[in-house]
Amino acid sequence: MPEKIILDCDPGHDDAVALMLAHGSPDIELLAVTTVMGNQTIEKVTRNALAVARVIGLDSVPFARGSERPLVREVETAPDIHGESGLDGPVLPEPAIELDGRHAVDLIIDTVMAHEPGTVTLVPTGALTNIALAVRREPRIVERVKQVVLMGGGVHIGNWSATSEFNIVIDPEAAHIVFTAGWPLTMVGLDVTHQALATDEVAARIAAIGTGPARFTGELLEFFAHSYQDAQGFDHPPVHDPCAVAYVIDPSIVRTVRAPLDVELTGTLTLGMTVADLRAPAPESCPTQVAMDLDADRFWDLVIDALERIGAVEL
Ligand SMILES: [Ca+2]
Repeated sequence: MPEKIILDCDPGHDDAVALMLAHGSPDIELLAVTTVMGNQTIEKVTRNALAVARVIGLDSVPFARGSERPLVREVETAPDIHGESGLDGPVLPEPAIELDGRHAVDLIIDTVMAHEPGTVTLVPTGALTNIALAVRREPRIVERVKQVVLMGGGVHIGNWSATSEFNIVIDPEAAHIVFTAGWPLTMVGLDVTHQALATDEVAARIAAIGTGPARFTGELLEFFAHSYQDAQGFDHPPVHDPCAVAYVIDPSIVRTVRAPLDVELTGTLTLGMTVADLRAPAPESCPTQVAMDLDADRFWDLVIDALERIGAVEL
């Protein structure tokens, strides 16, 4: 049985690849896509999500627009990484589907409550604002979901500050709510995603597919490569968000460690740091775990297989 997921995202180059992996993988049933401000404003990332849906021929899943600002803090976006559109590089087609009329938070709650307990996985790949609001609005989702597998944070590493990762630091209060809710949660952070590098070999494999969605992906990754070279000194860009989807498809491609996990909310130098207590083996009852290592070859095999299955799409 494919794993049922809701993808909550802020496209975003790597979010776009996560959406492709979720759509193309036979092991994922994508129930809904929701958006949250982050890489760009909510208007831009929502438009981008719909544009990617058109590129990959995804027209049977509800998309809903979500939070336009963090719970407490001001909006912070990442144009240095994702460009002014949030998805610079390829030409973006006009959306072919309408947004669901509900707010993302309501679509998340409705979708989780409409399915059998223990069957829906939440996959947030942006700030955790929508997920935190959903927990507060309908606390029964905490018991009802199967698990939360999020891209964000890092155990020994940051990218938006010395200690903190972008998705977490732009709404740390939301992350605190999500990390401490008590549901099974896997943090797929920078320790892992910095191993998911779009090398020249990966780019060549994607180019060889030769379809529209593959060309679109190639153009995304080319822009992303330049951003990461200029802004963070990477030889090849880390493609963060599909790592969370890949973990849902095949947990064996990621090494995880069970550990208590929380988010720094008051540090003067460490705001948004994800703090994993690794001093001793955590008890089985600990609901949180952190991802530490990735099998990058098998990860890219999953992404390329998904793109091949999506095939050619008429625009
Ligand atoms: Ca993202």
